[in-house]
Amino acid sequence: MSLSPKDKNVVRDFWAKAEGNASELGAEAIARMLVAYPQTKTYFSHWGDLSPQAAQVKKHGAIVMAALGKAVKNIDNLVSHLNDLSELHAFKLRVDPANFKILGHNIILVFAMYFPADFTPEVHVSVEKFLQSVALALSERYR
Ligand code: HEG
Repeated sequence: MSLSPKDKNVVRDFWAKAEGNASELGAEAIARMLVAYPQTKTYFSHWGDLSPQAAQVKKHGAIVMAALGKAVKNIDNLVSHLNDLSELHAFKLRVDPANFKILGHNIILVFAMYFPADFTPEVHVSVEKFLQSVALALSERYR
């Protein structure tokens, strides 16, 4: 499942189109995750309001998408780049890594909605591989 040089270029090119709108895309993806997979709400219960329009939900979407943007810049060394975030999610936040897949699914959905022309089957395959690679790297410290 490793990213080929072509996958990496496809991801970089797509990201260049998406990143100007990263905050909104992230907010939409996190909001959808919380609505469609309500089990994910347990990790954010300290925020109270977890509705799509909640300020903290929107803010967190921007934070996660910015982190993904940085991961695109470090696509050749995802495991070392995401080491600290992996440790945070494993030991401090105690997020079940199954949820990385769930968020990835919602991100794909939002990309497809916002970029119907650009999100071709080819782009889908490479972006999905990228998100899986990120999920794997974020799972690295769970042991
Ligand atoms: Mg995580 C915080 C990135 C999936 C739950 N997440 C964070 C932070 C980043 C981040 C950058 C801020 C870290 C800091 O403050 O130092 N998260 C991130 C990525 C991905 C991901 C890149 C996957 C692509 N996170 C994820 C999932 C869940 C989750 C699936 C739970 C369903 N994240 C979570 C929580 C926090 C963060 C509970 C702390 C939120 C807070 O209280 O501010």
